[in-house]
Amino acid sequence: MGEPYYITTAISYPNGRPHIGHAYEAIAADVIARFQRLSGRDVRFQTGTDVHGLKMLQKARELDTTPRALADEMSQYFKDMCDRLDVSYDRFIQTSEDEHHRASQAIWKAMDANGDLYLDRYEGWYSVRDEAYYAEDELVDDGQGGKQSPQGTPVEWTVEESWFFRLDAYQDKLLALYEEHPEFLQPDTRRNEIVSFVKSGLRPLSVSRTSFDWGVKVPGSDGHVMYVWVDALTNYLTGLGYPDETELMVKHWPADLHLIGKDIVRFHAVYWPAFLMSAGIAVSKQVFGHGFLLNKGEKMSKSVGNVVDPFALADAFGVDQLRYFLLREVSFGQDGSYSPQAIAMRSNADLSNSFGNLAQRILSFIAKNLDGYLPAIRGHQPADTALFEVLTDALQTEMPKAFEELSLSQGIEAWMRAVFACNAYVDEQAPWALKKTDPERMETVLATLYIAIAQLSIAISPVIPGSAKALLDHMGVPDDVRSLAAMGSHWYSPLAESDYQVGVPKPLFPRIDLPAEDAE
Ligand code: ME8
Repeated sequence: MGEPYYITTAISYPNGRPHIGHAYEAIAADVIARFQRLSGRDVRFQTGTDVHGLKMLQKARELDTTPRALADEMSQYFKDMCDRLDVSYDRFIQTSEDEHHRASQAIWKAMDANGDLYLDRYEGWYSVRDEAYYAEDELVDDGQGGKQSPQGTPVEWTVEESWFFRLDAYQDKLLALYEEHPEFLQPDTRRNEIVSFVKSGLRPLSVSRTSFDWGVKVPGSDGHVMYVWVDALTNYLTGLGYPDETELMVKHWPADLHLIGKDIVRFHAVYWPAFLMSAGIAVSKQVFGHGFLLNKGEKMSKSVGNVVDPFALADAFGVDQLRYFLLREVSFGQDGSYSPQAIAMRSNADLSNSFGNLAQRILSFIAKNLDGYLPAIRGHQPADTALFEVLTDALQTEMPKAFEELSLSQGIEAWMRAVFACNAYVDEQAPWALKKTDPERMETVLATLYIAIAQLSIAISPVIPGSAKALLDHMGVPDDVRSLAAMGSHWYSPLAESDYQVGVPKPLFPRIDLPAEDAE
């Protein structure tokens, strides 16, 4: 097994059904996890739901149910969404699990033992929608003579007895972390925001609540439940078996990547490393704050109600078409917009017309003209070598480098360049014409293209796993060569000496024709 790699998504509030923003994050994390597996890493991938806090409690009251029943019912939709979208998580956590309560109490005790917790009285602003405390000077005008949070959510004045965490004691250590490990928080723009926030001064953080009891109990302090973010962040440890020194803890902690949205960077890049430092646990290696997905340019949220159901999108366009669109179209880290037209255009152009069509016409030609038997390559010509050079550069150098740096759309662009090179090679070599003039050369051209299509499929498999697998299965490519390592310079035609017969494939990416009402 290769080097360990631990990746997590945020855990979502299941106070409603998942929306496309949740799907986006799960898919992006899955693409990274699958890419790391393809590179030979020993990957652990965790996702789940964050069920405590006032937001869940209030939603349950509104629906006349209990927060636990709401959490159980809605968490299932999040899990089903991951399954529907081919998200290959190893662990789906729900923070109501006993193990999670135990882990949260353990980290609390460790912070307490380090002298970082004290009891006092909280008087200040709280946003239930953000589950966040805000200082007076952070609030902005709500346009109606009142105040709201910088995220535009309502705030309420809160007064109660509370435990506090000495966040202020970690100001210098946090600044040193950002300075010494610029990779800890990415993209750079988010790091700059956080550095100036921390430089402006940190205050002790209220970390328990007494006005409700839906949460993890504070050990030894009756009537207190933990502030939801304390237990929520701890989920990343729970999933590895913390506080026990399990094999998973030893292998996978510190986490390699917490993939989260830009609205919750402060919690992950300020509170979380401070909690870990306080508890004497190694700090995670990287937090990446991706952008928001906007519905034709408008921010969506469960509370606002303009949510688009990811199940419906997958049904309408296909899982891989949706995955490909989201990763190719949105420059990772920045906000992105989607619309039915944009999904259809991207999928038709790249998947149907360029890649799908290449695979379709070459494999059909092999099936019809060579009985599906794959010929050996006999003598490379410069055009063949040139094509392999392009493929090697794009698929074995540029694409992995871009994916490693989380420049996901750039990685896919490199892949597209390789697809274009293959199509140009087909046009130049014209195997259809060679059939009459030089059948031996035709066989070499087809064998070259077979290898190229297999390599293209392997390289893009993290993005479109279902279609890539179907194509590789159809081509009879053995499992043990489906990796980046196996794609090295000695990759010979895996079928040259076998009696596997390639059949005429079914089109993998049928063109998407939008119904009139969506076409605008
Ligand atoms: O924040 N586009 O949960 P959540 C892209 N429970 N990403 C989006 C998005 C959008 N339109 N809307 C939300 C929470 N997200 C906490 C996390 S982690 C210890 C606790 C992202 O359900 C959001 O940025 O509000 C976050 O990363 C994730 O979806 C869950 O959001």
